[in-house]
Amino acid sequence: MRTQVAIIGAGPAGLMLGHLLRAEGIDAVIVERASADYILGRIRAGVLERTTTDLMDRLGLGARMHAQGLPHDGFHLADGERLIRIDIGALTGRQVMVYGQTEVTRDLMDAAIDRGLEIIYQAANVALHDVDGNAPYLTYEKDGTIHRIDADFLCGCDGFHGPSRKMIPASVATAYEKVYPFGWLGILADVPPCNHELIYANHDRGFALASMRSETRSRYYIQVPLDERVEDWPDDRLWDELAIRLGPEAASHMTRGPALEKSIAPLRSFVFEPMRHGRLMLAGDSAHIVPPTGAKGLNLAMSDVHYLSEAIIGYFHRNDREAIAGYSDKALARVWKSERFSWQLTKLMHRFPDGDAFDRRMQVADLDYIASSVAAQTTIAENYVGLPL
Ligand code: FAS
Ligand code: PHB
Repeated sequence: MRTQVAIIGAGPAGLMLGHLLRAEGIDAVIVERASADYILGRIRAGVLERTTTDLMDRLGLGARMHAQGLPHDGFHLADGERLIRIDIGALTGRQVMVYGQTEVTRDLMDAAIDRGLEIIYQAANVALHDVDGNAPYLTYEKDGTIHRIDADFLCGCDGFHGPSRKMIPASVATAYEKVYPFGWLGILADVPPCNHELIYANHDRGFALASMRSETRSRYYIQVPLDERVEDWPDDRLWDELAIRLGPEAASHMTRGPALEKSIAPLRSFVFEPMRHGRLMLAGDSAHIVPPTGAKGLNLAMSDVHYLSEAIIGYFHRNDREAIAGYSDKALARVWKSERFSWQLTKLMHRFPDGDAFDRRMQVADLDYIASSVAAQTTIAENYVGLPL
């Protein structure tokens, strides 16, 4: 098979990139190792920046998102009894959309056939070849046969554990990483949210987050030590802990119910430079990871593929080679700003095992300042809704 752009990975980055290219008449094929059902079974992000919802609208794929998503004008930072509302609507004139990554992925998958975006699922042993040359290709196994796809460009949208990043020689690459000494235990349940807006809580016992997927489906998280196992947390124990950490007001409105999904995600900050080598470009989690505190992971993947699709479209439609050459620097400029925000909010709202009394006073002073300063709240708000592209 031959195509113009071969994409590895049918997560949000790969799917959005494929659609953006197809919308401009550029041939693209996605090769994905898992099944569609497996991908849709992964419970991940919940908050969309305007940059992400604008891309869905630009593709004409935002109808279900606007019908079922929840536009939010604010969120809360809780510290013991204190509740600080960050009024993102008033401070930035923008909202965020609460609409799960699962639903975004579903909308993009469902539109693929009609838009001529071929997705090859359950492709095993995907391998990238000749990314340094002018004739890159990939191979994969399916139904007992080895297949080859020749392309002008290969786009690695294969997440943190995919093969694409490894194709960039260590001699030209730099990786930056911070692994946090805790993870997030998440629960998804068909119960109404305890609050109409998100609550990020810093408690003596650790961080907690009250989020949602709809007015009848809630998503909660608590910070747990890295050696915790999901089986250590039966539903009742988790609901009890959430009630303590979110505080009496939120707890009084909390509805308990059986977990539809319960899992522990590790937290890390990670950036891999460059995001392009030869005719291989990286986008999304294949190039960077943020702690989910700032709700940036999915949204960064979307801004990457916005820049990448613009560069590829320029190449094919205007023979513009500069945009391809400039993609990595352009994407990384926004990546690092999101890394900064996610790292700062993680430091502010979590209790670190090695944290001392001074560290705690710094958190209290930070929250005192945020509570009293419109400038401080504006800084948080403009990062949370998403910095301009
Ligand atoms: P993805 O990892 O979503 O997709 C990569 C795709 O590539 C997958 O479908 C995978 O199967 C495929 N792939 C991998 N190796 C392959 C191979 N060898 N061959 C072919 N295909 C291959 N972000 C938030 O904003 N908020 C959150 O609360 C949040 N929670 C998260 C929880 C977890 C457990 C994880 C892992 C991430 C979470 N994230 C969250 C971040 C997450 O939403 C990512 O940012 C988002 O999925 C990035 O999308 P992609 O870059 O497309 O990567
Ligand atoms: C979620 O709803 O899954 C969610 C929301 C906001 C975050 C992280 C996760 O910062």
